[in-house]
Amino acid sequence: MIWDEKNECMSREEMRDLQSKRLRHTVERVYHNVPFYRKKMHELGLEPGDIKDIHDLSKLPFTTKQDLRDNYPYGLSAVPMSEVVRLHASSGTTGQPVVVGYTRKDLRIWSEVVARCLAAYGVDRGDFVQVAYGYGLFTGGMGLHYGAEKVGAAVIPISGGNTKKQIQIMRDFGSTVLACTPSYALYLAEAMQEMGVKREELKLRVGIFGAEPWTDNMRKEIERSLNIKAMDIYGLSEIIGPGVSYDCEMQNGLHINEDHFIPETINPDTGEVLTCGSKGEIVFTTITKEALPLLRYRTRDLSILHDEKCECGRTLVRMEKCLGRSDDMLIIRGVNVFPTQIESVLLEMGETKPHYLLFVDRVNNLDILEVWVEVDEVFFSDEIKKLESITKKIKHNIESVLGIGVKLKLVEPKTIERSEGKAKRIIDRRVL
Ligand code: DLL
Repeated sequence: MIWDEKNECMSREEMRDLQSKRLRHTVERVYHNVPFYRKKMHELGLEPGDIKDIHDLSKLPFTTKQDLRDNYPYGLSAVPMSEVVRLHASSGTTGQPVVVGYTRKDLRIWSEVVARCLAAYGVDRGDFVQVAYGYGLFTGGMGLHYGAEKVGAAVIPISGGNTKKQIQIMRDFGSTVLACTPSYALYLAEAMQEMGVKREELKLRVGIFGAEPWTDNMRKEIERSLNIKAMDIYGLSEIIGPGVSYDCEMQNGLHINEDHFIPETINPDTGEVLTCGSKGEIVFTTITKEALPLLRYRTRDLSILHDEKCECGRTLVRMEKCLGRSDDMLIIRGVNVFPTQIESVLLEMGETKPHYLLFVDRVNNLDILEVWVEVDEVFFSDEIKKLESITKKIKHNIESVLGIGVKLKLVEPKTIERSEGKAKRIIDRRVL
């Protein structure tokens, strides 16, 4: 179902006109209301009048997470704080959190873009949406919550964690939709099995998964183990939260809500703008945000944009599933390694579960990557010889995908800590 046909299916020319108009307005506003942007534009010799349409976008300065941190907490706000009605924050793994304010209009737009996602997943009145993303400063819980209310579904605001209760409620309340991280979905599937809850006792139909990278193989694994359709939702706090882009029924890239967030891909090293179809870092410019408008925000997420029309009827540009961040990427002996590459190998094999942990060490100036992988229960009880052959096979498959040697350790089922939110896959112990 298409929630907002006018905005999701307009022609590319109409979209460019709308984006140009909104961009001009945004640039005016930040120039006058945000000293940080005025200064940056002055440094580049830019006046708001220099930005006439979308083709001038690349003249504008980038914004980075560091800029947000340097202006902690409210330095980049484009409205007086009395206009702000909600605050969220993204903690990240290191450093100062980033604080994101929303005006009433920002909240309305946020629920509108999430409603578009939900409609695309087939969620409607009569659905019961179990929101198992964390509520709080993290944007996942409340973002999905208001979008689900908007489409008229019944929200079950259970938040993350409390796994047994999640399953009980899912069964007793008849949840038809589950929203959580893909790693938590897998954990729930495992816990269900342990509790002896049969899939037939549940009414679950659709999963709304995001907030961390997950491969197509992971999608298949979740779809198989929970017997649902697994849909991808992407977003980041700085831009609005979940709802920046979403899968449609074609599952052929995530449609970006471009009438609110203009995407670009850039070469992360040089900042050069890339054409559609080339892999690079995704950059967003918000063009309707009131409280925290951002020009050319560097997400660190790597993906590829596609502008061909989608068979679903939407004309919104699509981004490929985001399989890694430039700051998640490990460089091991000069080779780029993404945790999702390992996830994909493990899921193709069958003897293992996609529960893994990567340890990176530096021994005698040489990087060592050790991969811990959980074996399936069925195989773990097997004889040593069989385990040895599985170890060899996994090691070989991982090495041929990564192109570097790894140390592989099989661990007993359930030894790797399960995550209720974003999974932590890397332990980098290198002292540089
Ligand atoms: O994770 C917002 C969100 C909540 C999205 C619930 C989807 C569902 P942050 O905590 O600011 O916001 O983290 C944003 O998470 O830059 C990506 O690296 C990653 N990410 C989010 N969604 C996806 C996805 C929320 N579908 C960061 N696929 C982003 C891959 C994702 N990575």
